Amino acid sequence: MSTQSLLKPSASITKSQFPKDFIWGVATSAFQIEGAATLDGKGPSIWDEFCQLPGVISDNSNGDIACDHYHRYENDLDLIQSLHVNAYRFSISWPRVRPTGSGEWNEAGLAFYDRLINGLIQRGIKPYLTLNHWDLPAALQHQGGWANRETVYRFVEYAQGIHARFGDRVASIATHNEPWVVATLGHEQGIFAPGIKDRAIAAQTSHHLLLSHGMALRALRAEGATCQLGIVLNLAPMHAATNSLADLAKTQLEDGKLLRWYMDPLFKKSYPNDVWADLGVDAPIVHDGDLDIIATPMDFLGINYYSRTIVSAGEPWDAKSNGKAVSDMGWEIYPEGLTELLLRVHNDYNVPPLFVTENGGAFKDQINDDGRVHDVERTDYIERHIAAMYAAMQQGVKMGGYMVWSFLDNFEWASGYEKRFGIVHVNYETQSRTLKDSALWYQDFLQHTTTDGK
Ligand code: IFM
Repeated sequence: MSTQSLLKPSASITKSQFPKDFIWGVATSAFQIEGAATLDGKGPSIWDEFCQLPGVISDNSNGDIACDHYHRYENDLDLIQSLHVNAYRFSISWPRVRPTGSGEWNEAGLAFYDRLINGLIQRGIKPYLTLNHWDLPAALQHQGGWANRETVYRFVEYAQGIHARFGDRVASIATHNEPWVVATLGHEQGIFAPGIKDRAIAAQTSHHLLLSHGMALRALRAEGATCQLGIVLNLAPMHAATNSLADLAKTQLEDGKLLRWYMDPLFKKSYPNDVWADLGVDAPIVHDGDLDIIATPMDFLGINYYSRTIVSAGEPWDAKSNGKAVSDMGWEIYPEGLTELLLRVHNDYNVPPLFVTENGGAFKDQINDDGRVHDVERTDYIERHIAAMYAAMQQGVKMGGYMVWSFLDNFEWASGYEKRFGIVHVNYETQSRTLKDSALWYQDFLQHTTTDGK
């Protein structure tokens, strides 16, 4: 049986419908794939420390080895190239390049990213770099972490050091990945590193993340940055479970906490009044001038989209028990939410070109007797979301690119290695990689520029 006959019979969306310079990529992050947690001078991150706490990672795993990408990057870059993407989104491990977050830089760590970035360029793939995909140097956490305004200044130094070294070779630098996750899951709910449960600390953290973004952008622009600068947010449409006043009110507030708390300061120089009032004494300390800095214009806005959220003022609304199709994370599969979200961001804010910087699904995969992974659901998920993005473009949304999360199966934070998001399967015993059918579909989609596949 040929490769093609095992794939979905026909794609309803084709690459030829998109602009010629559209960016198509795959994405990863340092902590989730690199491993080499203590090698070549790398310092510990808050995630290295968090993983040591009992019971916080569902399979008691950690990032010590992960996908061993630190040693296998050449092979991984060949695989990325084989997909026919023109971009790869990855993050730098801050403690690998500056082990304590201040003071000495680690040349061996920087040299790894030299090899990675040069390897991408040699293969004709544009590097899309993220500075902070959550792995803050543990030494900075010991001094208060993101709740301490000093960390903002350390981040700006980090951004400057990375830009000085790699800025002329990367297509783009994103400051932060998903600041909502860092603030809310890491500092309010405590289910992610650094495991703090304090709403005031979470609110201050979110402000400092935004401030450090704006300050870093100004610093890099002052240094003449030529690459595209921006930030990546996790956003979702919020829908009320019912039309009750309680559900509607809660939906409005949750929308404020997830979307407007980040989008308003970035694009309107203000925090939303309803969320500020809800925070009461937990609202962050904001210095004069901070909001001007945060709203420094960007070249792009990255949006990570996985699902919508249905909000109930009563028991949390569960997609699966309400009969919805869900991924292995229990997240509803809802591609039309991506169209809705992109249109909303486009209509409500004066945004630069948008990128879908993450989109994909965890599903239970297995390698079949034929040596293949027939991940029909993931393929379907990706295809439908690309079509949903295209629908937004047809209605006037300016999109710059789309990136699948994730290139590889990897360490899925508090879920350890139990959830597989990759379009490439990783056998964690042998570290062998297998392109899943979704990767073959994406490869096929990217290779063929005409609707008849020729
Ligand atoms: O794995 C994460 C990624 O690190 C950030 N965005 C969501 C993904 C899936 O949970």
